Amino acid sequence: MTEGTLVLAIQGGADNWSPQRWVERFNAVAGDRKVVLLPDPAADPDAVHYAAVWKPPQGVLAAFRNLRVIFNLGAGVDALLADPTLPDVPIVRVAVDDLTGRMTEYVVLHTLMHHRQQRRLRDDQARRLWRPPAQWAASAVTVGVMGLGQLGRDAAAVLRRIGFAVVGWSYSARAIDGVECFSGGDGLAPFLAKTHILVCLLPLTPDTRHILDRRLFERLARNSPLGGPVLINAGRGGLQVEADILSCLDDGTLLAATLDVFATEPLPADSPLWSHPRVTITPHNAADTDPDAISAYVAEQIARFEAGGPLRNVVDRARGY
Ligand code: NDP
Ligand code: OXD
Repeated sequence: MTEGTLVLAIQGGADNWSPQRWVERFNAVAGDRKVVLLPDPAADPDAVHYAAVWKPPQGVLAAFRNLRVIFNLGAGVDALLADPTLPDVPIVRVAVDDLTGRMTEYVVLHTLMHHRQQRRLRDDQARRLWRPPAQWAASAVTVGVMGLGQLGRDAAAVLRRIGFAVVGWSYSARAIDGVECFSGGDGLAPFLAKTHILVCLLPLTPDTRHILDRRLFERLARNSPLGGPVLINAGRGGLQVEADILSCLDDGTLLAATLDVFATEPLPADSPLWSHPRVTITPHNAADTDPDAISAYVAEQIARFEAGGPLRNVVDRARGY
């Protein structure tokens, strides 16, 4: 038996987050290492070397004094870092092509939906109206991508290839072929002033909480061929001020919004976002985590780590992502 138990702590339900499915996948890649799904009163806490988690209950990891690495089973670590008792060991987050490709699909789908006026065409179909609207070229639209990390960089590159003008914003200065890049506090205003469709792929940190507010929406470019600025947020709900999104939609500061993430999830049934005619809602499934891809990624990282190699995609706790 390989030394060092791998524990799984997964808050999930059906489909991709079914804890049982994760146990099967990890058993398939762990060789003869013991894999334990928490809570398990029979598990020996001192034998635990690795934890693979998604939104574990606060305090649960503090019991493992021989823990070496925490693997977060998603890209965003905001929920994990909110645990004040989190052991001081490296946290590895997900950064794999499978997840990146799924997010790029989502960003491209919703950017094109707004650009090609798909909601209006659906409404016309429902009323049996043949009314081809004037359609502008992709090159007339500037998509601004907030967050040029693993996900933002790929989305920006694919949007560029489709023909959109693309600008990007990040914490530190970045360079991406064909994408005009801005960074830091000083770069935000010029970035927004060029942006017609704002795609938010930022992590939720103390610096980014509520960044998507009225003040920011008012600084977006007003000369969009779409008729007004559009917001697409697939980062985290805590990035946005939902009351500001609604009031900005109602007074024309925003033309439309696609939202995958919300302050409270599931989005409460009485949220006015559900029924707003210019809001498209998806249930936090922009980029599903695939247990096959992620369990293989974790197993490969453990093998490299135990052979003395570096862990990849380690979270910077001070910066919160
Ligand atoms: P990365 O850590 O690779 O990238 C984060 C990017 O945000 C970096 O470019 C970083 O700048 C930038 N950033 C962070 N803080 C600031 C700041 N204060 N000001 C300006 N830029 C900032 O993350 P990923 O691309 O992998 O993922 C991004 C987020 O997407 C996740 O944290 C998660 O919340 C969300 N997500 C949502 C999913 C969904 O289904 N809806 C699925 C997966 C992820 P720099 O490059 O300088 O470090
Ligand atoms: C993630 C997510 O962070 O699915 O990976 O939201």
